[in-house]
Amino acid sequence: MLTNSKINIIGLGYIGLPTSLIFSSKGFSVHGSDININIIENLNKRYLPINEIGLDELFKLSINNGITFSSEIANADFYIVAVPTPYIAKTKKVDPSFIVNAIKGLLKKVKANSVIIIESTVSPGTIKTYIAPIIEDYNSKNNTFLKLAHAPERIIPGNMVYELKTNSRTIGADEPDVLDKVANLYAQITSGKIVKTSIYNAELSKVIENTFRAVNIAFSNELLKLGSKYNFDPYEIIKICNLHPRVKILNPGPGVGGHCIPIDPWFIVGDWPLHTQLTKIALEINEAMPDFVLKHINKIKKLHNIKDNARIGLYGLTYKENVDDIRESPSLQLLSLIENALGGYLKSFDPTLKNKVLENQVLNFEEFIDGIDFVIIMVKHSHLLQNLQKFSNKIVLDSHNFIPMQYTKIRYLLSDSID
Ligand code: SAJ
Repeated sequence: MLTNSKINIIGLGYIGLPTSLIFSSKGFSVHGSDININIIENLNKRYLPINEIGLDELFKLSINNGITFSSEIANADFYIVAVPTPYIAKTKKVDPSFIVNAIKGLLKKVKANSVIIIESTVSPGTIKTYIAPIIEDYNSKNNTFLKLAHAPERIIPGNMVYELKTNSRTIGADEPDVLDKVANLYAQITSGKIVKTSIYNAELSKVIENTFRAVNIAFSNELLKLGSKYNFDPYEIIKICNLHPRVKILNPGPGVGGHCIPIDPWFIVGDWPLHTQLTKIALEINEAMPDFVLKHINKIKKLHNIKDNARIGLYGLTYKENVDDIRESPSLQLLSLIENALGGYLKSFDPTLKNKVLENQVLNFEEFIDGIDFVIIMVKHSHLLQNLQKFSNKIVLDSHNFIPMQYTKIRYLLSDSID
């Protein structure tokens, strides 16, 4: 029986932790490892560091099913590696050091003939170049038969548990028996289709998925800027176009954040710079959006003669709505532009953040909103919907076209002219 298999997840972050809980909840014997002792201590105190619908239930179920957490590697049939893969700032190529270190760490204790599955997103060829040689070397020195596979994660923050259970999964392995084994493993946790392919194809398709999204968002951001320049309503145009059965333009906004969409597409630009012009320009369009927001802020300040920065507030610090994750957040990028341009931080507030990440951050919404005249909406948290009345005497720059005009004193959109 497959559920008799033991699984050791290495890296208990946004992907590794939900993944360990879903396997444990399905009856597998699961051990979660992380080099960060704080994470382990918290989990062992039964504190769940990630806030996702349905995750608490999975955690309780997993504890009942005997899940364990420590900084050690366990004896397992499958090792699933879910550690960060940033890019190298200068070259934009993937930085494989976290995975390489995780693999080297697990090889100190690995079970002889187990399968090592990489879930972290990597640029095409990374596993062959950086990981496979380490495994081959280990196998030849220790007379073992460790195998490698790639099962790139696909879950979206904000809806992780549902997507873990239902998303289609790409499984990459270069030997048929390993491919079948890992495909069968993932078939135990998702009702979605399991697609079997090579390691290289799995690596490439994952990066392309995020590139497609980045390019699509850049297109909508370009439409937004065109609308602002040539005086048409891009939101209306996108709405109309999306009624076409084969058109799905994403939403324009103040920038693209998170650990994936603004980063993974750079891997292919870093590796193949001469042939990825569209992707490069798309990433640059998205990266320039906080500056576009700043231009609107400056225009509105002038129009309303707002001199006191302390009366301006920024709503939303996370990289997108209803998550408490600030990685690569457009708001933080905007605030650092503002610091350079205006010489000081604005007040800020985010309903999902219970602790301060910035000095001028206000933790109480009433205090925040009462202390400002002009508010910049950077994230469309659903908290806004419960507090619409509070904006009726505010000048609002709504970067998502989210708050209906009648709830504001005066509302500006990024599609307004800045000339
Ligand atoms: N955004 C827009 N307009 C949109 C949609 C998103 O500006 O229409 C912005 C968001 O506000 C956010 C950023 O893009 O700042 C990224 O958000 P997202 O919801 O598109 O994606 P992530 O980063 O939360 O998760 C993505 C997902 N990938 C795809 O949808 C192709 C997820 O499935 C992946 O697991 C994840 O990246 C990852 O780890 O690769």
